[in-house]
Amino acid sequence: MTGRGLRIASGIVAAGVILGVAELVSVLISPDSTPLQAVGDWVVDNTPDGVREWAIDLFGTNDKLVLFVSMGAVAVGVAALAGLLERVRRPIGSALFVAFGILSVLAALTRPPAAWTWAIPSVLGVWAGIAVLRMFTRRIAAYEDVAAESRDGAAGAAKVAADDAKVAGGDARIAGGDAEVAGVQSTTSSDVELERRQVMRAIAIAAAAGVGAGLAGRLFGLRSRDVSGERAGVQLPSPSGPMTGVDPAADLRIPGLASYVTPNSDFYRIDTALTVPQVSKENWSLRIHGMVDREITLTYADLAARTPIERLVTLACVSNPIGGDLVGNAKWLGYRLDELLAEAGPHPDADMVLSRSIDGWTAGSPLAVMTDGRDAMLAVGMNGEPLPVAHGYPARLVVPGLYGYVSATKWVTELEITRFDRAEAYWTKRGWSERGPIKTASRIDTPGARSRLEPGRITIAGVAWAQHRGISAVEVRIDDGEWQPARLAAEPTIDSWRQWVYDWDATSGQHTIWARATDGTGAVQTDQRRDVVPDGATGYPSITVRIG
Ligand SMILES: Nc1nc2c(c(=O)[nH]1)N[C@H]1C(S)=C(S)[C@@H](COP(=O)(O)O)O[C@H]1N2
Ligand SMILES: [Mo]
Repeated sequence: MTGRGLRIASGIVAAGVILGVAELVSVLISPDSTPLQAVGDWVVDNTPDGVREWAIDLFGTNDKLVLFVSMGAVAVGVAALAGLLERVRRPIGSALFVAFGILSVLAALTRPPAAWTWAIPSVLGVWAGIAVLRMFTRRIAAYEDVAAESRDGAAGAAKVAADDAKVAGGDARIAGGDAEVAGVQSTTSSDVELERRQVMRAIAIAAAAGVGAGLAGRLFGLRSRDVSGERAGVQLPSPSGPMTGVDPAADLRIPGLASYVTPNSDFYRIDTALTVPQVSKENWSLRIHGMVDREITLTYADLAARTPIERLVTLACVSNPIGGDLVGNAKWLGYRLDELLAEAGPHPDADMVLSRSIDGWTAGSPLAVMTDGRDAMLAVGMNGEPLPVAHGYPARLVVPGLYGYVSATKWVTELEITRFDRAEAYWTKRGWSERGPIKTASRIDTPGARSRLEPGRITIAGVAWAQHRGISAVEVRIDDGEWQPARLAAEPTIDSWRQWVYDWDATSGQHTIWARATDGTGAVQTDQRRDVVPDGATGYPSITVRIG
C-alpha cells in the first residue's frame, strides 16, 4: 500500500470507528440515536417522491436493504475522501467528519421521540473517529518522511560511491563502492517497510475495534430492547360473544389459491421503520387528545378491564399493484374504537383522527368512518396470537374499508382528534391522497401467469375484495369472449376478501384470462387502468397462459 492507499484506508477505518463507537454508546440511550439509524430514518422520510417510487418499483419490499447499501456506498466515498485530504497541519478530513457529525446530531434530535441525549452517540463517535484519523495521519506523514529520506539517502550514497570510484579509478574499489551503496539502500528500505507495516497494523487494529464496537453495540442494543420474549408470555383476553370461527365454506382450499385466512408468517409487511420498533407493553400507552371534551390515556393494564371483539378483516396496501400481494386477511382481536373515542368525547366540528406511532409515523382517518358502527379497533391480537412485533406489538389500529396508509397505524401511541384542514399525515405530505377508501379489486391466483398447461378442464381461482361493501359477483373472461360468472365461496363478513373459482375448458393456443368483481352495492370494478399513486391502482387483473 502506498501513502495514498494508506490515507484512503485510514479515512474509511476512522469512519468505521465513528459508527462503531456511536453504536456502542447508543446501548445506553436508544438504538434510534445512532448516525446509521438517525440518518437512515431521515433519508427515508425525506426521499423525493420520484426516487421513492422508482426504488419501490424496482426493489419492492427490499427497498430498506437497498437504502442501507447505497448509504454505505456514499459513506465509504466520503470517508475515503476525508482520509485523502487530511494533513497534520490541514485537517480537512476532520472537518468533513465534523460536518457529518452535525448532520447526524440534527437527524437524531429531530426524530420524534428524541431527547437531547440522542446527540451523544454522534458526538462521541465523531470525536473518536477524528482522534483515530489524526493519529493515522501523523503516522502516515512520518512514514512518508522516512520513505523520502531513504530515497534521498540512496541517491546520496550512490553519489559518494561514484565519487570514490572516480578518485581511485580501480575496478575493485568500484565494486566495493557498489556493495556499500547496496548496503545503504537495503538498510533504509527495510526501515521504510517496517514503518509501513506498523501503520498498516495500526489501521487494521482500529478497523477491528470499530467493527467490534459496532457489532457489540447492535447486539446488546437489540437484545436489551427485544420484546419478542415478553410478547410470547402475553395472555390474550377472550372476546365477547362466540369466538369467530372461520366458515369452512369460505376457504375453497384450491392449490395455488391464497388461503382465506393469511397466516401471520405470510402476512405482507409495509412500514417506514428501518428497524422494527420494540415497544414493551409496560411502557406503552395510548393518549386520546386534541378536539375532545376529556383527554384520556390508556395503559395496557387499563385494557384488561375492557372486553375485546374478534373480527376477520382484510388489510390492503394502497401501493398494491393490480394482481399484487400487498393484501392479507386476518382474525384481529381488539377494542372498539368508537367506544374509546366516545369516552374522550370528540368535538362536533372535528373530522379526522390523526393516529401516531411510537416512531412518529402518522395516518389521518375520517372520524366518521371510525365511529359509524363498523368494527374499527385498537388491535392487540392477530390470528389468535399477540400481534407480531413487525405487525405492531403491543397495539395497532385496524379499520375495515380503509387502506393501511390512512388507518392501520402499528405501534400506535396517540390518537389526536383534529380536522383534515388542519393536519396532514405522513403519506399525504408526500403526494398521496388524504382519503383512502379501499377500491374494489380482484386477483387471479391460479393458474400462475405464463403457465404452460394441457388442454381440458382447468381451475381458475382467485380472491376479490371490497372491504365493508362485500363482494357480490366475480366474472371471468377468456380473450375477447363473454364475461362468465365465477362461483363464489362463502362470505362470513363483508370486511374480508372473498374467494372465487371458475372451471374452464381450455383449448390449445395462447389465452389471456381476465377477472372483474362487483361489490355489495352492485358497482362493478372499473376497467380504467390507473397506477397506485395517489389513491390505489385500478383496472382488471389478467394473466396469459399457453395451452398445449
Ligand atoms: N407505524 C407505522 N404503521 C403503519 C405503517 C408505517 O409505515 N408505520 N404503514 C402502514 C401501511 S402503508 C400499511 S399498508 C399497513 C401494513 O400493515 P402490516 O405491515 O401489518 O401488513 O400498516 C400501516 N401502518
Ligand atoms: Mo400501505
